[in-house]
Amino acid sequence: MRKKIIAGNWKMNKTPSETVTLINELKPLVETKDADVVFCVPAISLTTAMEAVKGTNIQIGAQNMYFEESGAYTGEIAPNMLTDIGVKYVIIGHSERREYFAETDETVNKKVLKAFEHGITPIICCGESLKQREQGITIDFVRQQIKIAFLNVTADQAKESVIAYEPIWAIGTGKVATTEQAEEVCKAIRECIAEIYDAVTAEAIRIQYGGSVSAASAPDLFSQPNIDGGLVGGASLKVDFGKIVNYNK
Ligand code: G2H
Repeated sequence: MRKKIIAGNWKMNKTPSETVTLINELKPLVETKDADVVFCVPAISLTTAMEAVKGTNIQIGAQNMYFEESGAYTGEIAPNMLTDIGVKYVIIGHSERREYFAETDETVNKKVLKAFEHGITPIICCGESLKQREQGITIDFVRQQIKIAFLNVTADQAKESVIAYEPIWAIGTGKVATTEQAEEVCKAIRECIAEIYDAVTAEAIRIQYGGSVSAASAPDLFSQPNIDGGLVGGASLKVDFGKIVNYNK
């Protein structure tokens, strides 16, 4: 039985002081033993967020990380900067990073490998555009993203990974994928992992759905056999996130 993982992707929202206020507001609402709860906050707020969640089960995640150890990479964040303050998760290859910051399947793969080298769990994002869905190539496209992201990743590492399936057309648009659409692709992703590794690895890996998840859509989505939680953007900045985390209560 896979434990659900529900992560908030705060994107470029909230200053460090606003982060503390929001965490204090959300803390009592997201307490659960049934799911791992992660707040992925902007890099500048990671340290403050770590302090703010002390004594709770909430984990803090970063939204990006570079694939080199250190050096002349102005503006980037090294993996040991994250581990030094206790960050356990990092989102890799979000479609916004692919679109605006030139991330590719290859850089995603390098970052995934580097995260594992440092014991950080990557939340690996994939998902098709509206055009690709209309062309009927969603599953082929997502399978390719997964195959490249997992190049040279061991089965043991893959078991610990989290994949976030986020159809680009459903991101921040209020247009959530239907439960059937989300389950179909998450199932295909699990089958792809079984082909790359084996059935045991595929059973262990956690696959989230992301894209306009709300308190209303979460219960149905998260009850699907191949959906192990969500990567939540807009709704993670509101008290609604408490309802999403407690979707089954
Ligand atoms: C998709 C998601 C979080 P939202 O980007 O990763 O954001 O829930 O606002 O669509």
